[in-house]
Amino acid sequence: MTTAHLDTFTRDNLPAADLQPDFLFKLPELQFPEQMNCASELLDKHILEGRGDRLCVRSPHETWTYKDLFDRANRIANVLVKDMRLVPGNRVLLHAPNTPMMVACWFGIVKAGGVVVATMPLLRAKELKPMLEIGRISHAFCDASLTQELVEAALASPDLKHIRYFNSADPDSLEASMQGQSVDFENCNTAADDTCLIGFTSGTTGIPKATLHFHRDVMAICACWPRSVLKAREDDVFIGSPPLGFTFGLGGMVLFPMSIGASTVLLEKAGPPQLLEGIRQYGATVLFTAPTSYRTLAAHGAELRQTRLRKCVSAGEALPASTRQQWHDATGIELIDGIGATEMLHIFISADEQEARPGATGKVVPGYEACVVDDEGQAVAPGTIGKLAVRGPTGCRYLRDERQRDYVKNGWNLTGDAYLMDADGYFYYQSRTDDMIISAGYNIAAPEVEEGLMMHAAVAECAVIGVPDEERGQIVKAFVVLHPGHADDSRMAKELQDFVKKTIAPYKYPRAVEFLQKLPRTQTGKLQRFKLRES
Ligand code: 3UK
Repeated sequence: MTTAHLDTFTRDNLPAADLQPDFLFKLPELQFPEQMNCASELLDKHILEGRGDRLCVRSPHETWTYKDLFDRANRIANVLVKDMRLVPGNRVLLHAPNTPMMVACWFGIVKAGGVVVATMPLLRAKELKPMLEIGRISHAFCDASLTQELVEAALASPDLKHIRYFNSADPDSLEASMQGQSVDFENCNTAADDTCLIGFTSGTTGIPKATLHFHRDVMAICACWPRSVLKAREDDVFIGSPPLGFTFGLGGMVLFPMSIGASTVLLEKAGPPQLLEGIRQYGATVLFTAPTSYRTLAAHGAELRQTRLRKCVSAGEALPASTRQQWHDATGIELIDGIGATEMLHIFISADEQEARPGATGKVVPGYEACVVDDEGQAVAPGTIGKLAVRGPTGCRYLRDERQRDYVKNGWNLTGDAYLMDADGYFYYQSRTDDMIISAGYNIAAPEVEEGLMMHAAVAECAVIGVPDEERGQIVKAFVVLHPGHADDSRMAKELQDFVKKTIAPYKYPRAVEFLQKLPRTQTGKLQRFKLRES
């Protein structure tokens, strides 16, 4: 393999060989050539093979064919190389809500051999600054509506020298620069193991971690879960809520549809009302969103049954059995649950509609291996709770970060999740390893108590944590959001406690109950338990 990167920053900052996970390429579809640019595979190929006129990306403002996207991505690649002096290997920030232009920029950067660092639109200057610094980012494309935050972040970032704003009619906008450029561009001949994107981990507190992913990794995730579990077709229309700065969204709403020549609908705001409207208006057939969003949308079952929706994917957080049931009752569709991680790029344990079992995430996705291990890294017997370990064609490579040693041990990626595998090879999520509540000597997984509460008709959402207690070490505390029309008083608290005692082992019931109007969540839909602990 011959790297095309003249700026070798990402290669120079890969974890040392002995700290990297094992990579497995056993499947025939995982045999990659030495030189490969994933933009050629996902975009150019469709043009060369005569599918340029097929619908590719839609939004309330645009409808682009594959050829439309190709022309724009090429012009952007030319702007990068000719006007913005991009050198292969340079990092390019992409800060925008989900729009067709964001996708054009993504492909423009990858075509030119740049490394995309896509970020979530709601991030503020304070959150962008460490990313600019950690990634030594030299270039940026930013949606014009987010100018202010980027300008502020850029002030503190000496490396960031070339910025263009898009979705704008300004004379110095990216669109204006594109006008002067050709629609032809020869893609940078990158090595399969040149980095093409950096994903920053979402979620909890602390300094963000930058995960490096290669051109080959992008093609590997397209070859695994979508083919063996999702099984979408080229006439499918994808839609969803996760931002493209979150790899769940990038895969689900850009890479997977494009890998099969299907089309995608991008919504800048994608809360349940916008999703419902989008599914109706664009005839979407494949939906990607998080469990909370399914719970809210389930109230619109009758309307959803009138649409073309046929496949629904849930990830980002554990899917309670009750939500699976609720969605099936409402729409007749069996949810496809899947666990993925930024470190792994996408989903590695999942089950299709036929194989799904309530309460289980699913089985390991072909191409990957997974097991449950103890604190020494030894596999435990089926039915035993331990740490989830996984390896496959993708895996964790933190950019210059000591925490590589925590995530990768003995070649296995440790996701930080407590799981149980049954004798049939189904994996059951328990909790994050650090969210296990230990009360009076009992191990209590917060999601199990949440599931118990959620089965009560008055409960809309809930979250459970352990709070310090002199006598028991920790006690179980529940934060509950009620459906409208229910009183949040001590009678309700008592009713919920009694209800949980009847549904799960009584020692797990929440000894403390607090009512909230809504739960604290990240932009990727994950519950922020640490905020509840601080409250
Ligand atoms: C949790 C789940 C139970 C789990 C992601 C699909 O969520 C993604 O990436 P993140 O880096 O978080 C990873 C962590 O989130 N999780 C995700 N999905 C599930 N827990 N059931 C699930 N189905 O703790 C995991 O370690 O934000 C998801 C595709 C790409 C992704 N990046």
